[in-house]
Formats: sequence, structure tokens, C-alpha cells
Amino acid sequence: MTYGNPVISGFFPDPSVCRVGEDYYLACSSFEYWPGVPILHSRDLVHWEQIGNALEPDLPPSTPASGGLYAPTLRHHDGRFWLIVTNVAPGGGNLLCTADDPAGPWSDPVRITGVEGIDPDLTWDDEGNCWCTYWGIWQVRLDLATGQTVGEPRRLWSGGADAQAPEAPHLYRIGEYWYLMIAEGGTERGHAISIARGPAPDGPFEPCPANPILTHRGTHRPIQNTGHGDLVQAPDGSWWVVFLGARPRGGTPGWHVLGRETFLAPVTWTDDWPVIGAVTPVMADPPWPLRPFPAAPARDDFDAGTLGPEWISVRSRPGLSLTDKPGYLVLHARGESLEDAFVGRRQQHHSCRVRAAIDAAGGVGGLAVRLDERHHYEVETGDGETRVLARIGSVRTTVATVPASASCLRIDVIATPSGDWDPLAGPDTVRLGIEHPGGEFEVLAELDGRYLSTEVAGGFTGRVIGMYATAGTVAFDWFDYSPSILA
Ligand code: 6LW
Repeated sequence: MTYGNPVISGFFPDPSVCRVGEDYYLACSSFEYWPGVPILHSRDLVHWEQIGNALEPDLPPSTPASGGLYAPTLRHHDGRFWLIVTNVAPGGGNLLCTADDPAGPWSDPVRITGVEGIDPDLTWDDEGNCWCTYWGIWQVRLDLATGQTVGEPRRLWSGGADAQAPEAPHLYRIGEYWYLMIAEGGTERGHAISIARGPAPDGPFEPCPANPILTHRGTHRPIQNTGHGDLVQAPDGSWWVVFLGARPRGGTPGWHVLGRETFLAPVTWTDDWPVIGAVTPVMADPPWPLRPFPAAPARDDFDAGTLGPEWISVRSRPGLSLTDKPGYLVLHARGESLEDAFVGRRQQHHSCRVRAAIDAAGGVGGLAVRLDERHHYEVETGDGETRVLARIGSVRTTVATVPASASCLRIDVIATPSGDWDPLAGPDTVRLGIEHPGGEFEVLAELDGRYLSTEVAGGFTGRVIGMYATAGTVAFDWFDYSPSILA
């Protein structure tokens, strides 16, 4: 039997994983989105379910796209879960929080002073010392009771592959060695994982002769940008690595639109060095029974009174209510940009269909596909009109207008087939319009998806599709997301 890679699709980058008994828990970066740091659970390493978000950051309005919460480390130690993460925002820094249950509640974060870098790792040695290793690659001991560093930071390693940006360190005690695994080469096509080992948590470290132990740089493989990983041992003693990668589509140079996703590969050992096997979209199952979760329903009717952990907004708690109009999600506009009142979910499939039933009698709102504030497409209704808008960098334009309001908006994302290679092809086509009663889709605009890709926009996130209001109050009766286009 086989499993599919990625194991967590969509914008879930920089995975950090730990195991407690038969349960695995994983945390990812969330950048400018709120709430922050998604936490996922698995019982087999292959199937994952989001169980919460660890932080409710207070990100100032000046936080740019791809600022905010970067690259957590999640560990279980001394009966508790520990999470350390960097808030790349004014007044941010490295934050530490703990929980008895990874689904929450998480403690209020404590700011760690003296760790001046992103990508912090936490490791405890047998004497109970806590080591924080971070970007660069630097290391310092922490006093967890005070949140202060102990002694001066030391530079440990500059990487094993003569590459840029040694980052994402994780430190492990495995057998007689301490292993220092890092990412390098930058998080784009040159990304890689390298490793070193030594006799103590602070080294000295000897690089693996086979570095980098994972990279897809310079290849035509469908999974690219592989790097930034974390090791975990299964109950049967086998080792696995979770890491980020991207799936570019279309012609040259290829565009990835779902962000950096989480992949899984087995790890074997040769001469006490880890060897990461081939990373492909279809992989041999691990040697234990798979334990999938029930599929999430396509539609959220907003009847539950609370929103699930998959719903995210930009920078702060959105101006939304689930009680103003029972059974509806009501958004109160707080400004003219869609980020001011936006709630959405990650696009997790290359082809998908999104629809929402909207009552815009009291305002203007719609459905948006967002990469960042400078790259988004939307279909909106209100004031007796329905229109499609596009923002691509500094160009902001109304692409189509019809003089009628709509009660159901729809966006279909159609991936470019990967078979026939056309150097000019984009990754996908985004169709935006109105769904009429009976299901007829009136397409108002069909736009090239490359402009909502990381290769065009830059940054570290992926597409998020959601509802917004830019004037007055707008009510949504339901929102649904289906992985592929049915009609
Ligand atoms: C992250 C760094 C990286 O902090 O990209 O891929 C940065 N690796 O480790 C943003 O995710």
C-alpha cells in the first residue's frame, strides 16, 4: 500500500513534530495569520488533523505579509508540551509557551530575552539543561523559569553544503551522538537539509560526509524546495523526517500556489548517519496500520456557534459574529481593504471549488483568493452590483461588473494539466463569478493563477480563500470548499 505526499497539503511550512506514545503532534509557521501556529495530530504520521492553534498573537497593523510567527519547535518534555516560536513583528521576539494538551489551552507566551534570531529549537540534556539553538547556527542555554539566557550565545556551525542561510536547527540525542540537523540553501529551489554530530549538545560537531542529506535542487522532480525538517522516532523504532516542500506547476520556471507544504519520508541509518530516502508523491506505507480521520465536511453552515481551527484571519481577531444572526457568519467591515474583515481557510488542493451564500443587503463583501495584500482576486457583491476585482502588485483593477447583486458567489480553481509541457503555461486558472439557483455558474472572469503564486509575490505563505466585508455588514449562510471541480 502507499501514502500520498504531501501528508499535510496547503500552507503548512516549517513543520516540527514530537511523539507521545502512539500520538504525533506537529506545529507549523503561520506568519501574519491569526490565530497563529497551527497544531496538528496524527496516529500514523500519514494522516493529520488540525486540533488547534497555539497562539493568538497581537500582530500590529504594520506587520507585513510573511512577518509574524515563524518556524516553531514543538517538544514534549517533563509531562508537558513546549513550543518556542519567533514573532517577526515590531515588539516581537522569541516566545515560549506550554500546554498539558496540545489542542490547548496554551499558556500566555513568555518572551525569551537574549536569543536574537529566528528558528529557535529547544533541547534538554540529561542534566536538565535546556539548550536553545537558532538561525546562523547559534546556541545558548536557557533558564526556563526566568525566560533568560545563561551565558553568552556561541556560533556552532555554518552549514555543511557551502550554501546560504544555515537555519532551522534541531538538536537530538540519538544513541551515543548529539545530532544537529539544519536547513540551508534558502527556502526556494536550492533548499536542503544537512546534519552534523558531536559528543555533547554544544559540540564540537563533525559534518556528515554525505551533506546535504536531502535536496531536490537542480532536478525536474515534482516536489521542489525540500528542506527545513524535523526527525521523529516511531514506536517500532523506525525513524522518519517531516519537512517542507513545494509543488510548482505550469511552464518555466514553475509556480507554486499552495505555499510550502509538509512532506514525510523514512530515514535509515548508515555508519550512524541518517539517510533520507527518495521523496516522491507516492510513497510506500509505513509498516503499521494506517489510522485516518473522518473526512472534514465540505460545508460549514455556521450553525455550531464557534469556528473550527482551520479558519484564519489577517493579523488580528476578525470583526465577525456567529450570534448576530444565528446560523450565519456576520462580518463587520473595519476598513476598505479585504484584510480588515476577512476569514478564510488554506487552499489545499491544486483544483478546488469554493462557494458561499451571501446576504450583502447591508454592505459589500465577497469571496477572495489571497496570497498577500498585494496579490489577490475577489468576486464581491453589494450596492446592486457584482464584480470581480484583481490586485497584482501595484495594479488594482475591476475586471468585470454586472448590474445585479448575487446570493451565491463561486470560485473555481482549475490546475493546468501536468502532462503537456508548455513553457508559457501558468499553474492554474481562477474562475470567479455567480452561482445561480440550480447550480449554473456564470463566470464573470477567468484569471491566470501565476500572479497569486510565491514565485511572483515572494514571501513564505500560500493561498488562503475566504470571505470578507469591505463596507457595512455582510452575512454568510454557508461556505463550502471541495477539492475538485465536480461539474
Ligand atoms: C524559516 C526558515 C525557513 O524561518 O524559512 O525554510 C523561514 N526555512 O527556517 C520562513 O519559513
